[in-house]
Amino acid sequence: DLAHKQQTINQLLYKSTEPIRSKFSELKKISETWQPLDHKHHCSDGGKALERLTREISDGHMLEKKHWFSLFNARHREEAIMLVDVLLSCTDFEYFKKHAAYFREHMNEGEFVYALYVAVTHSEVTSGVILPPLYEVTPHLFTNSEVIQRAYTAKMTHTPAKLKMEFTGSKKNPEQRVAYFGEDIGMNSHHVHWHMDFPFWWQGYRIDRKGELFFWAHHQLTARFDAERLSNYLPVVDELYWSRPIEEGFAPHTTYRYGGEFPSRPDNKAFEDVEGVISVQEMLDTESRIRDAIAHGYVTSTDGKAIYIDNDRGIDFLGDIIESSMYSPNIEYYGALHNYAHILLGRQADPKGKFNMPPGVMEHFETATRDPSFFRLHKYMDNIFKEHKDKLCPYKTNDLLYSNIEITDVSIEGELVTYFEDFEFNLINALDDTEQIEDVPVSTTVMRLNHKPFAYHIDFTAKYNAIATVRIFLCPKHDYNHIEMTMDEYRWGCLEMDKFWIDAHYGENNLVRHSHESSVTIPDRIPFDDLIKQADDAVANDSEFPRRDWRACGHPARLLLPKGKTKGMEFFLFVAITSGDDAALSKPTKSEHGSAHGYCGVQGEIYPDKRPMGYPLDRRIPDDRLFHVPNINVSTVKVYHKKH
Ligand code: CUO
Repeated sequence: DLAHKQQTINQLLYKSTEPIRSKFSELKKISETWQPLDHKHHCSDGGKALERLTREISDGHMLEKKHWFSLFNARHREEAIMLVDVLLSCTDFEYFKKHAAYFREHMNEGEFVYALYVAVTHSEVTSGVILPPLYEVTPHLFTNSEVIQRAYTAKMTHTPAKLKMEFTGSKKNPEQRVAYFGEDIGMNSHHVHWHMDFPFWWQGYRIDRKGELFFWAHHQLTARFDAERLSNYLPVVDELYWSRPIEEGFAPHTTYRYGGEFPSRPDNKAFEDVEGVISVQEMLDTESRIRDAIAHGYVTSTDGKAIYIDNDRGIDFLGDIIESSMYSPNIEYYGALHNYAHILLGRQADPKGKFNMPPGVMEHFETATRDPSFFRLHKYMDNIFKEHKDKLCPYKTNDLLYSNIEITDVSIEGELVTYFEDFEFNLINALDDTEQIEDVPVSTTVMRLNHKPFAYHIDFTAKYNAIATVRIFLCPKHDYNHIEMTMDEYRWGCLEMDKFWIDAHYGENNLVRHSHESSVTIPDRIPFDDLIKQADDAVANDSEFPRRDWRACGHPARLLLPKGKTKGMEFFLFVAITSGDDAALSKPTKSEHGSAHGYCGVQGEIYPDKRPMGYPLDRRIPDDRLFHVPNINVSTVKVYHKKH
C-alpha cells in the first residue's frame, strides 16, 4: 500500500511541467476521465474546496500553465491553497490520487508542485511517503543558469553530461566565500520544507509553538551563517536598515523555468517603494509598532485585549506577529513585516514594475538564502526578537541547577574535521521535452561541506535514577577581531547541535552520543531515481516499501559543524543536563522520532521540550558565574577544515 502511494507521488512529480507520461497509464487515464465533482461526498468538507477550485478553473480565473509561481503573490498562493484544501479533504488515498492527477493537468505546474508537497507533508493518508528532493523535482531553483543551458545542449545533442556547478559570483566579492552555505542545496531544501511544515498561511490543525519555531529555526540559520562567516575571516552579518542602502548587490545567475532570469541588484541600492504593494514607510511603521509592543511588554489583540509577553510565551506571539502568520493576534495592526520584507527586497530591481520582471530570489523560499540580503533581513528580525528576550529576567541558579547531576568530563571522540566534497544530482526534470525524445542522463556536481563523524563523550554522576534532558550547543569563542567573548556576548551565536532525553542512573554514567544522531539534522535525501526504483520494485514484487522514520524538514547532517579553519577554530562546547521534567511528550527517551525536532518540532504533536527554544542561552547572562553549576559544562574544542 505504501509502495503504491510512493509510486503515485513519484509519478505525479516526474517531469512536473509536462503532461503525465503515458507509461504511467493509470494516472494518465484518471487525469483524462476523472470528474472531480461527482465525488464531492467523499471529501471531509462536503466538497466545498473541490467546488471552489473546479469553478475557478472552469471560469478561466486560474494562473495559466508555463508561468512562474510565487507563494508571495497573493493570487498564486490562494490558488495553490485551494488545491491543498482539496487534497487535505481526502480521507482516502484513492481520492487524493485521483484529484491530484486531475488537477495536475488543469493547473499551473508550480502551484501544483507546491500544493502536492504541502498536502503530502500534512495529510494522514500519505503518511510514510517520502517526498523526492526538490532540487531534483524543480532543479531550476537550486542550480544556476549556466548549468541549465548546458543541460539543454546535452539534451539537444543527445550527449550524456555531468556538469560542474559553480557558486554564484566571483572571488572579487568577499561574500562569495560563504556562498557554499547560502547556496547549499540541502540547506535550501531544509528551508523550503520548514516553510511547508509551518506555512504562514496555515489555518488547519493547530501547530504548537509555530511562531516560536519561526524565530528559532531562522535564528539558528542566522547563527550558523555567522559561524560560517567567522570561519572564513568575515565579520558576522550586520542587520538591514530600511533607511540605508542595501550594501550587498546580488546577481543570482539563476533562471526561471518560465519567465526568464531572476533579476539582479547592484551594490548600494537604496530602498524604493514597491508600487501597489508595500512602501518603505509602511515597513518602518510596522517595525515601530512591534518595537513599542516589546517595550510595553504586551501586544494588543484584534479585540483590544492586552496579551502580556514578558514571559516564556511571548516569543511565540512575536514570532507569529513578525512572520505575519494567521496566528498573529492582530494582523491588521502589526502587519506583515517578514512577508513584505521578502517582497520589498525581491523587487528592488524593478520596484515600479516598469520592466515586467519576474520576482527576485527573495520571493521564493527555495532561492532566498542565495541573496546575502536574506541574512541581513533575518538578522534584523532576529535583533527584534533579541530585544524582547533581553527584557526577560536572566535565569537564576534555580532555573539552571539540576542537583541530581554532576558532569565530570566532556570530550570529543574523533576530531572535529570539515571538508568539501562533490555531490551529484539529477537534472532530468529540468528539461522540457516530449515523450518522443529519449532522455539522456544529465546531472550536475556541486561542492558541498561535510564533516567527519564524531561523538560526544559525556561523563556524569547522578544521585538517583531519572530521565534527564541533554542540551548541546557549539558557540564561536572569539569575535571577528579575535577577542574572546563573554557568555552574554557569545550566547546569541550558539548553534544548537543536539537535544535528547536519557535515562540517567544512580552513580557514574558514560554517555556517548554520535553526530549522526543529532536531533536538528536529517541525513541525505534519497535521490529521486532511487525512490522511483524502490517504489516500482516494491509494487512489481508485491513487497513492502520500507517505512522510514524520516522528515523532509531538518538541517543537513553534513552541515552540523561550521567549516572552521585550517589551523583549527576554537568554539565553546556547551553541555547542559537538566531535569527530564522538561520533556513535553510522554516517553521522551523514545519519542524523538529519529528526527529533526530541534528546528522542526514533531509533526502533529506538541514541541517536545517545555523550555523556551534556546534555553538556557536565550536570556541575558549578566555574570558567567551563574552558569557555574555542576550540571553545566563549558569546554573549548577546535574545528579543523581539511582538504579531502
Ligand atoms: Cu524563511 Cu524569511 O523566513 O525566509
